[in-house]
Amino acid sequence: MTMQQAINSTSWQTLWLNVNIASMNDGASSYGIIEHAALAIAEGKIVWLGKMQDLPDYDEQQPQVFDGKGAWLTPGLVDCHTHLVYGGNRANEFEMRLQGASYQEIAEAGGGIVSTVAATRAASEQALFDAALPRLKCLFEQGVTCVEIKSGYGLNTDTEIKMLKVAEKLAETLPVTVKRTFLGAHALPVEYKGRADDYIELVCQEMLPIIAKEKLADAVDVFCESVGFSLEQTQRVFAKAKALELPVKIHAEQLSNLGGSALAAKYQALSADHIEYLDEAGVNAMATSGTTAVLLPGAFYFLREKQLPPIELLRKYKVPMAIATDANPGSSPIHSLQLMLNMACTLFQLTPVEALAGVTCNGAQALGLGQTKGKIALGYDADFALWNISQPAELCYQFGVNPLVALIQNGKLVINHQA
Ligand code: DI6
Ligand code: FE
Repeated sequence: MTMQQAINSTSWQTLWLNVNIASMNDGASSYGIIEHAALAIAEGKIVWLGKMQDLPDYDEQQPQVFDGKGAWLTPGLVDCHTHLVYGGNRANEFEMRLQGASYQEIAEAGGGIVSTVAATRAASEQALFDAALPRLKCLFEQGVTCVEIKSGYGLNTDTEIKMLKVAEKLAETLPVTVKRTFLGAHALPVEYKGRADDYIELVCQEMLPIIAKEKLADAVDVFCESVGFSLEQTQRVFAKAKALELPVKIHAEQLSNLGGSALAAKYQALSADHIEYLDEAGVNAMATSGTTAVLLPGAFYFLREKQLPPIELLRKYKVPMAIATDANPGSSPIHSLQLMLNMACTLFQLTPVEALAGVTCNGAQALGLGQTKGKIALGYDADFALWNISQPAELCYQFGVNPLVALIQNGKLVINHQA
């Protein structure tokens, strides 16, 4: 044992022995496997990892020791795109769609997002919190340690702020890191019908300055689509966000190709999300700006879309691909990132290693957390999940039996199903 190791190991607070690690340290190119491994934690960070046989001596009185019993350790899952906070639900609209109405037709008839807006405005902060907590718990119990939550069902200043406060309260209630995104430009509220530019003015001149000043959000998103906002309106929001030093993201190319992703790339967007209709020029723009592609197989599935995202082009241009639930009442009422792992493979034909990268390192990157989360690596946050599986692909292969054995967030054991 070297002196350096001896000094380091005295600071260890927690030690996991007998684990197989899928570190996801090389992005989507490999699982970054370390078999028969151990991992040490101090102050919420990973301070040692390697083979059991290389474990330095440590003071057995010092760290709390856990035996992984040969289970697999992956980074804690990151769900980088959700709309978890909302009032009501849209089962009625689901029924209408199955009787022949399209998502766009329902939106144009005043249903869709706008109906969730009415329910969200009417709900108290407590009621929104009570409705959102079980949704977040569901993600958490399936291995999620970091989640993004968007506003966007308020569409007025007070309700947008109310949603972001609920997201903050959720973060204080469950041991999950929550990143908040302001999506004021999600849909046109009814009181602004025919006056979309005026609504964008409200977003830019009233909402965004308050959001920035009171630090209510970590990023700004726009739904750039025929049923959302135009390219020009999106640009106005991005320009204001940039002036306020807030990073941007975009819902783009979900139902048609407006060029939103390329615009977002010009603003160094963290991510462009959905992107089924994205073309090569858009992929190229994202590659240049380092923008992550967030694929949302739940919305694709639930809306029975036919247009697949341009996976081959994203691979060719080496655009990192993240996978998220898009959990929301209209297009993806699904609160399982494990199911998204399966759907990313079955519907989008991602390989299991790409899918796992999508909910770990690339998910973290889509939130600007690529240097601290989503990998099991030295100095990274000690957020990880322990799974009762015999190989990493099993996480994508089967669905329904939850293989989570334990969850560690910020170095602490927050779920323990170990015998
Ligand atoms: N795209 C989506 O898939 C969700 N928002 C968006 O901009 C749908 C939101 C909803 O239908 O309530
Ligand atoms: Fe969304």
